[in-house]
Amino acid sequence: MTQRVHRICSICEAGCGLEVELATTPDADARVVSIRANDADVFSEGHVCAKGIALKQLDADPDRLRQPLIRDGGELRPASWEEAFAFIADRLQWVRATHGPQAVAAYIGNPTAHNIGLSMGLGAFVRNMGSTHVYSAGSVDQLPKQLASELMFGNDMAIPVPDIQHTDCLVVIGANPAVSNGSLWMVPKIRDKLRALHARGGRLVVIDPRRTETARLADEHLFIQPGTDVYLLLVLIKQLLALGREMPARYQIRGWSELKQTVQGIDLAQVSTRTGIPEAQLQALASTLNRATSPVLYGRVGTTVQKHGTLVSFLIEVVNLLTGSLDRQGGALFPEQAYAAAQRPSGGLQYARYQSRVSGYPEVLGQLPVAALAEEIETPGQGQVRALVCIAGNPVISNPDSDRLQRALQTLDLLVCVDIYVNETSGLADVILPGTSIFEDSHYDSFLGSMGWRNVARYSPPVFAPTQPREWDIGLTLGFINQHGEVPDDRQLRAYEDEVVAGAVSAYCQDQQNPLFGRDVQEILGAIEPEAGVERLLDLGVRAGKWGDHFGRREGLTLQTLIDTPNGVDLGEVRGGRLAEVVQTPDGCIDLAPSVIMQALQALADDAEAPGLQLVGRRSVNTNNSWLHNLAALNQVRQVCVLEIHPADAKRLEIRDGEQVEVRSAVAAVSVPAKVTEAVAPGVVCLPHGFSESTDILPGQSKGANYNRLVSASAIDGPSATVALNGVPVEVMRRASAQTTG
Ligand SMILES: Nc1nc2c(c(=O)[nH]1)N[C@H]1C(S)=C(S)[C@@H](COP(=O)(O)OP(=O)(O)OC[C@H]3O[C@@H](n4cnc5c(=O)[nH]c(N)nc54)[C@H](O)[C@@H]3O)O[C@H]1N2
Ligand SMILES: Nc1nc2c(c(=O)[nH]1)N[C@H]1C(S)=C(S)[C@@H](COP(=O)(O)OP(=O)(O)OC[C@H]3O[C@@H](n4cnc5c(=O)[nH]c(N)nc54)[C@H](O)[C@@H]3O)O[C@H]1N2
Ligand code: SF4
Ligand SMILES: [Mo]
Repeated sequence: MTQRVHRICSICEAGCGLEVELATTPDADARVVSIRANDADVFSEGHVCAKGIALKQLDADPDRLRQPLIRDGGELRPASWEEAFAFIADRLQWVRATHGPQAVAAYIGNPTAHNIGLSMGLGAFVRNMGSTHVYSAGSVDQLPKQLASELMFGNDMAIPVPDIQHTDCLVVIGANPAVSNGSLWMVPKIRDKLRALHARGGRLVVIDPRRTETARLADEHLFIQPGTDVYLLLVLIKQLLALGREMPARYQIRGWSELKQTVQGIDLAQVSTRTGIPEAQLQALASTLNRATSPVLYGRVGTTVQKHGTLVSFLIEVVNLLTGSLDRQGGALFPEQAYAAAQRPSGGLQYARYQSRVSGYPEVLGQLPVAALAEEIETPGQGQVRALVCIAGNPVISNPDSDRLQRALQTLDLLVCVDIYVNETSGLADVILPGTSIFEDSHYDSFLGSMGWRNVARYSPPVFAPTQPREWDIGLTLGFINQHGEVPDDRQLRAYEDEVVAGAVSAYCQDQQNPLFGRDVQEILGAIEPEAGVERLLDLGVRAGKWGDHFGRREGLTLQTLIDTPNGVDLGEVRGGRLAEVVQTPDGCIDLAPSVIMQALQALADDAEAPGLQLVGRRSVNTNNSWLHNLAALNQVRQVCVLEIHPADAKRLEIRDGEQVEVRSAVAAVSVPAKVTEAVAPGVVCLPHGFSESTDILPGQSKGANYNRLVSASAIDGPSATVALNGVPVEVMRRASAQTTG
């Protein structure tokens, strides 16, 4: 006997609706019989990938932690939740008493963005931590893009996505959605959507140092040298101006003449040599954009995690403005979601309000960059990090200068990891607190939901009753411990939860832009009362949102509507004409000349060309950053952790296909098999990230060179201090010659 339920996959941004077949006999090892796509899902329309199907293995994986672990005599051993929390309370209290609250740090990893219990529960802990040491995977990912939006629109979450259904020219820069399924853009079935673009006579252009899976679907692929997109964009702006384009009058902007003057003053004579793109192709691209009805530029990891990340992200939207495509059908649109967060009271830019202690890196959106993490742990003095809570992350693999970071983490007085596995980072922890199985908690895309290819509202309740604390409760417990120095009992925890929820309701009632502004906090609290846990906040956000019932003020969505609609509520196509809502600058104008951007443009004069070979990254369908590598369903494929190198470079270096090579950077060397291929540009080598050389972490884990051992934490994008993980100068040599030379 089986039963079928619908569930959203929370692994990546495609957000696929799954149909999960369940065994009705309560056999813990075979709870899930099979997983397939939910064809009726209003958003993903039947999309699924191998990782979604492998969630069956993830749920049943005996290596997935189901109990806390505590370090005892050098080894991690199973412990009860009470013991684990008591251990944390003791140490945390000691660290705070001895070194002050600023000695406590948090690192927020990527799965947090896909998990409401984790993001809202641990959000409460982080907000009340009393320390500025907040780090996240964002500063090795999207922070430059969010900073560009904060500077330009006064709103870091104003992140436009291509109107894939209506554009006639999509330019993808430094992204590979055919594999990643989109990023800061929820776009399942991207291949079908790109084929449809082609079929209606539209054009796909890909700009990437690698002929990616997306580039193979393109009408045109331009190989670009890493880190040079800024010059390409400046040329496009100049060319569009030369073709007679001007900023459309309908945009409320400021600073355009200043920006235009600065751009016109930059000498771009060498751009073709520098980018590796012939002059004629650069000009042709500008003409294509000029001719198209609704051209749209979209950039991701290759444009953010590089040395000019903030500037590139900013200039991409300048081009989208100049072509009139921003906020217009077919162009770059701002999607909407059902859940509304309460807006922060406007208090100026969330940028550079404070600096990191050692290197003076600026705060970005309430965070410090991971570039500073190792040095903030290593460097003695007031404010030195002594305790770190790592939330669903694996910085030893995913952050720069891994060897140094690993050593630094080992010197902490307390490392707590909230993780479902022992990984390269949690393996160093004093305590690991495991989250539930993905199927034992609910799902709603509260963060990424406003970046969908279509507006929808979807919620999945837990498939199984949780067999351990939900992450919402773990977060609240850590928050209580940090604030009160002791472990809460059940009554105290629920009272603390009520406090957190009441705080959230007050924020909505004080947000002048929210329909709940001025409403009675107790009335709203009473209305969400029937829900429990994080669901109360979700019900609140949905009912306060654009399509919500505004708590009895009109017909509209509630969490219950979403529960009753497991295929999702379709809210229609993403639409244009939203700038008035989206732009949050004090005067309502789009700022085209923020001083940070103007300075970054001036600084281009000193931008030296990188010598030698440059390393860039890639992703493959069967991997997800540093995890899932141990699941048999995903790692039984051809070897993916290989270094791609162009035949001309391979010939010069006498490297044969398949041969083991050594890759050396300023900070480390790794050994990896070479793959000689024309898929990468000459001068560029490409290695996936997320792999580890460790042999004793998880049984069955596929091994490979850890890319980030090669990355120096000091190579950063100036404005955001995000590390340039792409465009790392390296030397590559045959393993045999590497051994003789050193
Ligand atoms: N060289 C290079 N490095 C990169 C990148 C790159 O392109 N090149 N990409 C960067 C990007 S974009 C990102 S987002 C970061 C990711 O960096 P991180 O977020 O630090 O690392 P992940 O590999 O995503 O690790 C996620 C961890 O969360 C755990 N986990 C998964 N689901 C859950 C859950 O529901 N609850 C809990 N508690 N734990 C869970 C997993 O076991 C895993 O250990 O890596 C960055 N690093
Ligand atoms: N299968 C799978 N899917 C994933 C993930 C995964 O690990 N596996 N990770 C998820 C996460 S956390 C994220 S953030 C997204 C990322 O999603 P994407 O950004 O679409 O993914 P990447 O494959 O990192 O694409 C980056 C591209 O930038 C190129 N590039 C590198 N340097 C430069 C440069 O200087 N200029 C230009 N123009 N291009 C450059 C690289 O060659 C690469 O093709 O994917 C998500 N989806
Ligand atoms: S593409 Fe794969 S991993 Fe991403 S949401 Fe869909 S099924 Fe999950
Ligand atoms: Mo990411």
